[in-house]
Amino acid sequence: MTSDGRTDKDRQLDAVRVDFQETVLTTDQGIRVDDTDNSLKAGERGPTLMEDFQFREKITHFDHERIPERVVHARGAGAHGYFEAYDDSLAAFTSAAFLTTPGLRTSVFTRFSTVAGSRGSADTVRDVRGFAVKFYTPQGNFDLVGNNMPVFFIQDGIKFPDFVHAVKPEPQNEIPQASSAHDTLWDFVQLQPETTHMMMWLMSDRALPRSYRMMQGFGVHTFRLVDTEGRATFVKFHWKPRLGVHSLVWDETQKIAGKDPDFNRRDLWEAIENGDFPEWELGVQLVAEKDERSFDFDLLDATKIIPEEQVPVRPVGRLVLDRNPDNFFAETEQIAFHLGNVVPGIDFTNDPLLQARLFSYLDTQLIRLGGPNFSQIPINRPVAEVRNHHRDGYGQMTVPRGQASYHPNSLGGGCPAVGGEGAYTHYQERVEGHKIRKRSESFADHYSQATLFWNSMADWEKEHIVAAFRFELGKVNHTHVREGVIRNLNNVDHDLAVLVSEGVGVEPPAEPATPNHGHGSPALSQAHDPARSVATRKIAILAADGVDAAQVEAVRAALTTMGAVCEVLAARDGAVQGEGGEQVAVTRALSTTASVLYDAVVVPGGEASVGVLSEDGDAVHFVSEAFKHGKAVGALDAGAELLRVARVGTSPQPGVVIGERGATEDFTSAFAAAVAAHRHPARDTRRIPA
Ligand code: HDE
Repeated sequence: MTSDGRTDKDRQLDAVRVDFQETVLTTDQGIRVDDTDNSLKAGERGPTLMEDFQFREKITHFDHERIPERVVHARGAGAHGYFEAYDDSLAAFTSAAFLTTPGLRTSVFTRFSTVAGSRGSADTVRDVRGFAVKFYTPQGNFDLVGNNMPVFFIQDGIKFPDFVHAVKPEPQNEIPQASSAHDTLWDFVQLQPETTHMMMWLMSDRALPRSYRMMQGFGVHTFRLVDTEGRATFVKFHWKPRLGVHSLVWDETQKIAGKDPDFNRRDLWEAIENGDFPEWELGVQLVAEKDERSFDFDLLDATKIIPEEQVPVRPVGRLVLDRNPDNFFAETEQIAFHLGNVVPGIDFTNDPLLQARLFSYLDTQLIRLGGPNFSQIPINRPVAEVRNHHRDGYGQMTVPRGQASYHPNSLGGGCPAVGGEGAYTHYQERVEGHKIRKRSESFADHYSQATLFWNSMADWEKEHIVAAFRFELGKVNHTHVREGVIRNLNNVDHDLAVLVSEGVGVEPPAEPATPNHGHGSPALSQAHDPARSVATRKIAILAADGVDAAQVEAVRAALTTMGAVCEVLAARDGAVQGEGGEQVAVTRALSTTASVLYDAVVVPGGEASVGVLSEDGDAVHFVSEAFKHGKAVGALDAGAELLRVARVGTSPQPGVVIGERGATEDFTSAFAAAVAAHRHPARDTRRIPA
């Protein structure tokens, strides 16, 4: 970070940023263009001439605009920011400067993504989310390419193509898009019990994040930190969002996928534009080398977590995203993450999933970005100096000078020189063994941690998991596949297997295949997440002519001061007239939006307004649906009538706040608390159609 508050990367990008104000149109050769609307023809109605270089250049460039989308994680959104270590406490474990130098702001670019869908697919599908961070450190680029779930589907990377083929749209008809609810995925799952733990996460609300800003990130694998003496410590990386971990509900996600397929992308963009910079805390779980074998699972097995109660997560720094990209393609699309990008002080382990990734990420960029010089693309360039003997290739962007492009050399003064202080040296792990194609016995337990996850869930989280399994298996046409999944689940928890089987027409198992061990890990439940805030929450205020304008203003002012984003919705855009003739500006027409795009709804008083809203299907549905999805619903005096019409009722219910005329202040603080709680799953909403 430089003295003007800009990151090193931001300044570096200045050299390639292009502005267009007050410029003239030219060809790629810099020749000014007099007409870009008409091709050069032989006569007004004649054929286009081959010599029309402007036409040829324009069309040729257009024809080549697309590059292959990522084979997985194609759909994403990114932002710039910085990382800052809290203190130097990790210096005892690692020589990585960005982790141990307090006050050093390291530039980052972060890309969030879904996994299965194509580049144009919806954001809110049931899926894992990628959470990839490129740190442009003074020692070179470090990429932490993680997910929002701490485990993975498979243990060995050689299974990745099988898994991805199974989860992607089926090959014969490319259906379904961005969905795991189909035969091939579940066929793979039932035959591959190592997927079970991850499938529990995927069927949980973790797969439906309310916002990228409200999800955790995990490095998943066990890595190593290495100190200046070459001593290593095992490490797992965690990102914890400042706003807490919050999810949407399934019905809501499906509707958002149609109403606003860019929901998560837009949310990230708007938060940054509004100055509500998303923030995460980086934490590490550290395990001494000598304790490698002291767990009842293998640290090298990426289908396992280290429970936080067993090894606490130690906070080490914060990530802030404070700048949107200038250009989606140039930055978010062209950024190339690679697990193998590590800096001195960070090293790998023998996790066979990790090892496979070390090959794949570099390889995939060669086809996606068209050759070996992709690291020279501005978004990928380190801020650290790059000097080596790599030469030529498509798209070479530098002009290497001098005679010597080899090592050792005397003609170039022996430069660039190797070694010296700060050079990367690999951790000297002692390794010996036979060359074998075999899974370690220590990877054999596929169920204990799936059970741990299930046991740790609140009742409503369990209900959501059961409903998710029923939905997904309900879309599976082959009965034997459904049965296979139930067999797996019966190793996790008998009740779970029975509940799911009852929903999908499969004979419930008579008794448990494996008894439930009864252990839990409270940190796994979203119900225990302490971060609760109204900040950045989107709140709808429903209004029509005759609304109590003073109430609208009071509620809006109070909630906005707390950091919420309030919008007034009415049947039509423009303004509605308040009870006393005041003009109340309308943010959006109801017909252009929906309750699923908000966190909460308020119905202010004003009898005429409430009368109109009660007759308006869009408004009534808005309130019912928000209630059905567990959101805070508020009404002030006459506004309560709309709650009655919407079948919410006015008897006390969690998260439903009704205020009296003149008691707006009490109302807003109670309502804000209801919004901050995120959702109120304890309601009985079965009767509510939505
Ligand atoms: Fe990836 N993964 N992956 N993955 N992955 C890619 O790289 C791969 C895995 C993750 O925003 C690809 O540039 C293999 C685990 C993220 O650009 C590809 C295996 C985790 C992103 C690839 C895994 C991830 C990717 C596709 C099993 C969480 C998006 C395009 C051995 C820890 C990064 C690309 C971005 C992307 C391969 C498993 C996270 C093909 C072979 C485990 C966040 O290289």
